[in-house]
Amino acid sequence: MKKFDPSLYFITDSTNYSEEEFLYRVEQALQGGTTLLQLREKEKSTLEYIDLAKKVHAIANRYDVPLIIDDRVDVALAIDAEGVHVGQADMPVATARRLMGDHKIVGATAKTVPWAKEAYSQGADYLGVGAIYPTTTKVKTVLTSIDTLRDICNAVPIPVNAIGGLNKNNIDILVGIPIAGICVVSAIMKADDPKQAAIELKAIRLKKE
Ligand code: TZP
Ligand code: MG
Repeated sequence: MKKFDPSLYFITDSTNYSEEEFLYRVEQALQGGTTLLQLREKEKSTLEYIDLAKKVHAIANRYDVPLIIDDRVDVALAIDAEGVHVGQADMPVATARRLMGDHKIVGATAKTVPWAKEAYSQGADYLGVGAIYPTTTKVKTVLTSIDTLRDICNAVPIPVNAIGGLNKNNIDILVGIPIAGICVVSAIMKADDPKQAAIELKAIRLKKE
């Protein structure tokens, strides 16, 4: 079984890339030390989503990194991905858990302490919390304060990741907050060199030693 390590969680966005360039960038990110990978597609048909997910899964397998599918339990099950991530407007966490079974990873988005507790009680394995900063990635979200992020970390016993507008120049705001890791899209996806970007993000120590 692949190790679950959310410390550098890379979420993909294939918009504006050829499939070849996209898969190359995903592999570069894995070479740079991405520890958890999410395929996030909003425009693709089910057939296209499954086709791309299979290809991404084959690459992730070579690096022993779990693949999480955004939103779509059916796609995750179809390709035997390691997990699924559901937002508050997606399938309820408890339903995703029931369909995925106990051995798969179910992640959830939470923006408040009550919702974080609810997602945990419904069976979420980890939470994504944000947006910490404004983001250029296509997403319906609002900003989450650092205080709320800290409160969520302290309210649930599962790993909590920060997400939204994070890059190597601004993640120092997270130092001392008991997060398990960071989620990034653009900081790796759109980097001139995705491998180097992953290496640099991984090198930043967020824990107080
Ligand atoms: N959820 C909250 S912010 C966000 C998602 C999916 C997008 C994060 O993308 P980026 O490019 O790292 O700001
Ligand atoms: Mg979603």
